[in-house]
Amino acid sequence: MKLFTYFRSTAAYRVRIALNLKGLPAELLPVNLVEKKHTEAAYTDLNPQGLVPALMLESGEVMNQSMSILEYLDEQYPLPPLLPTGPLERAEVRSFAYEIACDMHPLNNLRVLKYLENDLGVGAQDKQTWYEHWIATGFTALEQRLELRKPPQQGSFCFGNTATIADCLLIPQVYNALRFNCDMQPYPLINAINEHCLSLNAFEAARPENQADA
Ligand SMILES: N[C@@H](CCC(=O)N[C@@H](CS)C(=O)NCC(=O)O)C(=O)O
Repeated sequence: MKLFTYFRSTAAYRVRIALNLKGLPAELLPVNLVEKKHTEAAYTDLNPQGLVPALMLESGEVMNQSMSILEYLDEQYPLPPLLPTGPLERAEVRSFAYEIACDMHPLNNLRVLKYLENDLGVGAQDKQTWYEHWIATGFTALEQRLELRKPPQQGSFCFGNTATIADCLLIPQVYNALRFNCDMQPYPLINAINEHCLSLNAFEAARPENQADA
């Protein structure tokens, strides 16, 4: 498999973590977002949406959207599982992940921040305020969700003591928040999960700092 990635892309970071957790080898092909390589035909011919990541299978088929890729990997390579077995538990893990994927990340994505700045004339300080607002809104709700967990969901990961899709989403989002100097003090449970995950090889190897294109 080949993963079209960018070291700082949080969506690509999610997939790198999942590949590592499952021990799946993939060739990492950097797509430089700063140099706008994601807008060039060489990439959009493969992924018309022009966002990273995209995963090219051995068959040559290309899939995009990190959540879809994570679920594909979990279905195709079931061990170790990234979702629990019960329908309710699976829905809970997915909804935690979607809070990040659907309601946090898109508001603070590169193209949104650029549009605010370049097209709508939003100044640097207001852009930062926007960014921090959506991080705080999302993380406050997730921290509360973590506080409300009951056994066996309490543990060193988002859900118990096994890494799930929720952790694949949370750790890159924390990275992004720290990169934008957001105050993480109000989220002790999120910070503890982040610290635990980053102590593990699968997460460590996926970190932006550890990518060849960094
Ligand atoms: N929902 C998509 C989001 C993909 C996405 O927004 N990727 C960002 C990097 S994290 C990107 O390619 N940004 C380029 C841009 O904003 O111009 C997914 O989960 O794969």
